[in-house]
Amino acid sequence: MQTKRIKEFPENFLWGASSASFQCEGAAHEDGKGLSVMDMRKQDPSICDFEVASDHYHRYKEDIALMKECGLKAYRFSIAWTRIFPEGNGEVNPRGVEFYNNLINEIVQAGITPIVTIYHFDYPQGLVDQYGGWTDRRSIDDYVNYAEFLFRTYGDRVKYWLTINEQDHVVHMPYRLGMSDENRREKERLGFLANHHMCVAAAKAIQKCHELVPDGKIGPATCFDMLYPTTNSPADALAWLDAMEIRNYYILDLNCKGEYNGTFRKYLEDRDMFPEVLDGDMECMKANRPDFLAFNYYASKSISACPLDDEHEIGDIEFQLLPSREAGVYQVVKNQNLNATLWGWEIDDIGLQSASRLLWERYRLPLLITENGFGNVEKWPEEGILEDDDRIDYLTRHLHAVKEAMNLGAEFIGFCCWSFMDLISGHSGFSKRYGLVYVNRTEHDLLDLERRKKKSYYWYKNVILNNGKDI
Ligand code: BGP
Repeated sequence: MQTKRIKEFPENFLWGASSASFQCEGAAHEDGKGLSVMDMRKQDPSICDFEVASDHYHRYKEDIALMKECGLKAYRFSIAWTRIFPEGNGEVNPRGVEFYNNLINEIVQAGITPIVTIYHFDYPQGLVDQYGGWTDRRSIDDYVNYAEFLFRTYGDRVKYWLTINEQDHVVHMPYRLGMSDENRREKERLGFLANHHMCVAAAKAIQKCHELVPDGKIGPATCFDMLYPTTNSPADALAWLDAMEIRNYYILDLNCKGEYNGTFRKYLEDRDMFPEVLDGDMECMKANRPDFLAFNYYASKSISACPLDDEHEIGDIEFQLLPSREAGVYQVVKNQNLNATLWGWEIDDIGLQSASRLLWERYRLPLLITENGFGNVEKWPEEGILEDDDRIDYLTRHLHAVKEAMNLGAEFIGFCCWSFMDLISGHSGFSKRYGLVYVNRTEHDLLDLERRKKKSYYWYKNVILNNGKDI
């Protein structure tokens, strides 16, 4: 709604930027690092592998200096589990431990608050080989041991922790669980079993963090696409409600309330996919509520009803990376009201206001945006700097949406744009850039990997300096 006055960003607002280890570090086989499921991923040959990425592993000092100059208050990054425990469990790798000690020291000395993701997609291949990874209950203890090691080692300097990045995208993408992409319908069942283990593991890690890190705060980093009913037909509204429960809230309800919501439970039961729940699992989740709720927001999606027909039975799912159509449940359709990125992600800043308000009202936890950004194909010009006005426009609108949500009562800890520097996209290689800082390489030619400030870098610096007054 339109309001008379709009609140300003609070003085302690964490203006930040984000990255993930496998997407920016490179050094994929250096200093004792073990293999992760991301290293094992068979990429389309037209897309680069994760071998060098943005070479942050070797250039982190230069990168942190750029962050300092930009005025960042927070840097959200992930620790590569396989640098610490190359096999996922067992022997610690001292060189990996040292790398993150150095990185964290550099960040703290620059006056920047570190926000650490414990696990961001790069699950140890060693655990997949030992017992099948997240689909086996042993995965819970191995995650908790790893998290405990991080709290004990870095908890003196790191006070903000994120348990698992975008768990929904692990659940629904078999390769992120270390499995092939074949027979995805069966993999959904395993995905929901893995989901249960991840929720128990996250709850146990929250407990450990509270025990071991003085003043530590910890929460999940979820993905949240705002969803809309495509029309005002009651059937579309119902499909939308179902999609919200089984795609957007199902993990957060487990994380924050320790419960399987009714719609999700029935969805799983009807498909014989309800996971084994042991005594104490739900109690553990209930007893260990997160301190805040972090979420990644890029786009919204439009949802229509998808009735059962003669060709489809309950459980027939179609996927475009993620589930996109399931007869008897919902289907994603194009939203005619929105523009989209080159990859079809529908740009919707109002959706961020709605998402923030829904999350705040449902869970009453302070919010932290851990990812928001604009992916584009970009080439550094012959003269001058790269003028990424589309990115500036995207971020300005989305920050304004945060302000509007705050105005209506939602509490925010901060906002981290994705990403500080160009890095490898989840599925589109180096050609899809998100950074405020350009990294001079192409998909297959490493060039000199020089860091160059885009126009958005200067824009963000000014936003931070003015504490978002002009947003
Ligand atoms: C999120 C992931 C990030 C990042 C981002 C952009 O899902 O947490 O790791 O990749 O999306 O996505 P993409 O790189 O596919 O454009």
